[in-house]
Amino acid sequence: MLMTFNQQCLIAIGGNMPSAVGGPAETLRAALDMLRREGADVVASSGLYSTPCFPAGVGPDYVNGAAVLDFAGGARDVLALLHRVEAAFGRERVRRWGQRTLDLDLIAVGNQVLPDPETFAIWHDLAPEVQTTAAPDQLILPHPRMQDRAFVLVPLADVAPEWVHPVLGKSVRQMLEALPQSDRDAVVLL
Ligand code: PH2
Ligand code: MG
Ligand code: MG
Repeated sequence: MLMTFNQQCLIAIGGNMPSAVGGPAETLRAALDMLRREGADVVASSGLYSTPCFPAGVGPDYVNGAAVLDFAGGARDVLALLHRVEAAFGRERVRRWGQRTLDLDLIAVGNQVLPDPETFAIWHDLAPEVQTTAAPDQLILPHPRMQDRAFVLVPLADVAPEWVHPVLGKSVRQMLEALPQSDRDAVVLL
């Protein structure tokens, strides 16, 4: 069944290259403005953080943030909107994990597990050495690596600390507390 009622969408935002509007922090703020103009209700937005590039050494530090959107549409409609906004700020999809002016990642839509729990489990359980080479060609929600990444969870804890992962059964706060202290300390509020 198509879900068309409003749902809470968690998004992660980031960038590590200047765009036409300025450095990554200016770009992220302008992207949130565009999301509002395009009909997404930005219910909450996090502080912006400086974060070391993952994987280490691949590029400059990122600026990362997170937001909660209230959006009348399904997960794929939100994703299409995020891609439109990325394109408007000069994002070119050249190389996975390459440098980018703007990256808008859909982290979760309500408590949906997409495309189905079995497929989610495959991507969630992916061996670390395969994670750098294998990329899903369909939307997997929640984002299968969200629980691993301080650059996602620290900003997300500003806006949705009590959101509970529909498969792992842990809140954003609990997932963040499970990360090494050194990962969390490396995410610094601008
Ligand atoms: N995004 C990536 C790859 N690496 N590293 C940090 N610190 N922040 C990101 O948002 C990020 C990354 C792929 O989208
Ligand atoms: Mg990303
Ligand atoms: Mg992305």
